[in-house]
Amino acid sequence: MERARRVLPGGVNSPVRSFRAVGGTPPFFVRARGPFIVDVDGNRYLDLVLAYGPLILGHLHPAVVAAISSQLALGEAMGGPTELEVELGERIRQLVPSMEMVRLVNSGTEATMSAIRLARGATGRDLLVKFAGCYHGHSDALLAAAGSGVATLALPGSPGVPEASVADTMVLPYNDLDAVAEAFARVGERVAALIVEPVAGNMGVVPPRAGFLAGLRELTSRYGAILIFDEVMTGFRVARGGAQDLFAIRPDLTCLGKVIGGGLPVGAFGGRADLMRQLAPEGQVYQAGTLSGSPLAVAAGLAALGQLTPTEPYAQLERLGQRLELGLLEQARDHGLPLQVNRMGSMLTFFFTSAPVVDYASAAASDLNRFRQVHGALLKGGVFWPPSQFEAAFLCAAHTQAQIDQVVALFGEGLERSLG
Ligand code: KE4
Repeated sequence: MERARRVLPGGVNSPVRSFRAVGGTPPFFVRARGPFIVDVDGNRYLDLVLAYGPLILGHLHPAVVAAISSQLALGEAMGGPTELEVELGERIRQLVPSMEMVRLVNSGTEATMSAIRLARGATGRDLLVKFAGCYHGHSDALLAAAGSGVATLALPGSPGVPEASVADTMVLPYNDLDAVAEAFARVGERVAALIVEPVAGNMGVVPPRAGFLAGLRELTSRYGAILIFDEVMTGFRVARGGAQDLFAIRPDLTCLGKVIGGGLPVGAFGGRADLMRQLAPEGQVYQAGTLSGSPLAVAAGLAALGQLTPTEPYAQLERLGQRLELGLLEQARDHGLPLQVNRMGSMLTFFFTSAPVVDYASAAASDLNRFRQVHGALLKGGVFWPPSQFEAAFLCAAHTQAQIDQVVALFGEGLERSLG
């Protein structure tokens, strides 16, 4: 870590990996397989981070390894169109029918940044609505903090983000449909797009309240605003058709990432053909990327998607997720501690609080110190849990019931230690 810090800010290439939120030095990993990951000292951990979502099959699934290896024999970057990219676009359209056309990119950030530019270009409007606690990558317009009043325009969420970049961004409380209706009543005709995590994962997991997503669909349609579902985390994770399938909502645009790259860098955005056709070179809205549609990454993504059926591994992951959720709740009850477990299939977060966690404010009100202590106990016991209260933990098809029970037991020990 000292050597890393001399060349990489914070010693990492993405802040969450620094363990700043939980303290201590992060393990440096060298190899992984199935549900396990191993650090430089040879310590093996059960992995519930899974690269923050991509590895729904676990590490080094044979089909993904084979696909990357065979593509490598053909070439690593072509600088021109390939049939592989078309195949991935067609596969995404088949699994997510609202994505009539698709543009592949290299990250979730690029996907959401580009979808927002397309929505603004297509509508000729500027206003963007997002929700506090939702993370859509780090493009300027999205690094916005809620303004003073609920429906005032945003403040820069980071140094380096000019006020002008967020002057058209409005940040509302998640799950608060009244706040959205009020904002649209005032400025709806000026809203280019509303972007939402249909199941939030970046304040910890926070599922949508009943009617919330349908309400967003109705309001955006009524005012002619583009509804963008950021399914970078939920896509192919909460169901093969994503959250939009689970909740039967048809967004205008969808952003994807993580699972569709099978562990390699792939993002995508897509949706209504009348919108997507406005993208360069067919239309005027510019968007580009040197390695977009990289054959290696696309081969990995196709192989990963090829392992997903309408029911599996989702039924298995639901059983494991339920077992974990109930186990954690039982341990908390046995130790007399208030606990909320928010879960959607194989993505879940525990919060040490007695109040339901329904938005960023209620998530942030949980006992972050106890989270830190329990995280440390899990890591010490050989379980790699996401090192932040505001992340989702993930299960994969390589996890077993016995391993879930082990996590539950270690969680109980962590509670004891935190009560010590
Ligand atoms: P990337 O640019 O990191 O590929 O994707 C950004 C993004 C967009 N939308 C959603 C819903 C996301 O969850 C993400 C990225 N998620 C974080 C985990 N909370 C990535 C982990 C990290 O930043 O290192």
